[in-house]
Amino acid sequence: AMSLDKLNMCMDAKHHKTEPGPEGQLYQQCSPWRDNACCTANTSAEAHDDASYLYNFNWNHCGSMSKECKKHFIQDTCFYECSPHLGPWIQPVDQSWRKERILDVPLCKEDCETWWEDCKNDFTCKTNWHKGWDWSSGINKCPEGSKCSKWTDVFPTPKSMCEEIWSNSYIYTTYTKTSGKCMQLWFTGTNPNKKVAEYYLNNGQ
Ligand code: FOL
Repeated sequence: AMSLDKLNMCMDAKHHKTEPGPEGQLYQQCSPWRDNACCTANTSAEAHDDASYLYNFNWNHCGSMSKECKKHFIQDTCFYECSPHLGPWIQPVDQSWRKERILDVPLCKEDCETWWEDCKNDFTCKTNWHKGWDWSSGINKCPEGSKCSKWTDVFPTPKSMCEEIWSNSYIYTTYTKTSGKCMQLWFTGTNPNKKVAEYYLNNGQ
């Protein structure tokens, strides 16, 4: 059925369920979404694997990504695949691999900053990780003409990383986790993001 409930819906994308619901057994870092999720148990497990079947995405495109950094990409994958409260930011998109995307989700300051801090000794060759890779081997490699640079040279600030890496899926905010005005990648217990989605639905952007 067409979703009219912007506070409880799944985007029409590659691996999302058509409707959110309980999953019971979501894997490790995705487990906070178990009571109500847009991801299946299988997707939640794949979210933890390198070059998983989800997108064949290679985190280690400039040498091994550190485990401290990778845990944030796993959490981002859980958030992206599992969140049922992204309705206010779901937009139609004309892409081969999805019909809808998220745009300008207001991310809590701490989540963006700890992500960048934990990655700042890593390396990458691209600011936008959605486009322009060399896929000839089946997984993404740095395209010809690009070079691996220090994370902080590619992303000078947490804001630049959070906003650019997934084509503006996120906007950086100075709101903290307790504000009720930003979305949290990391939480335990009841999903705090439902109230945030409600706030933005009632107050516009
Ligand atoms: N996390 C968040 N927060 N937002 C997202 O949109 C998101 N998307 C992915 C993973 N985590 C996310 C999916 N990542 C390609 C690359 C990355 C990817 C999905 C697909 C890819 O195939 N890129 C091709 C272009 C494909 C096309 O646009 O048609 C390339 O040129 O590299």
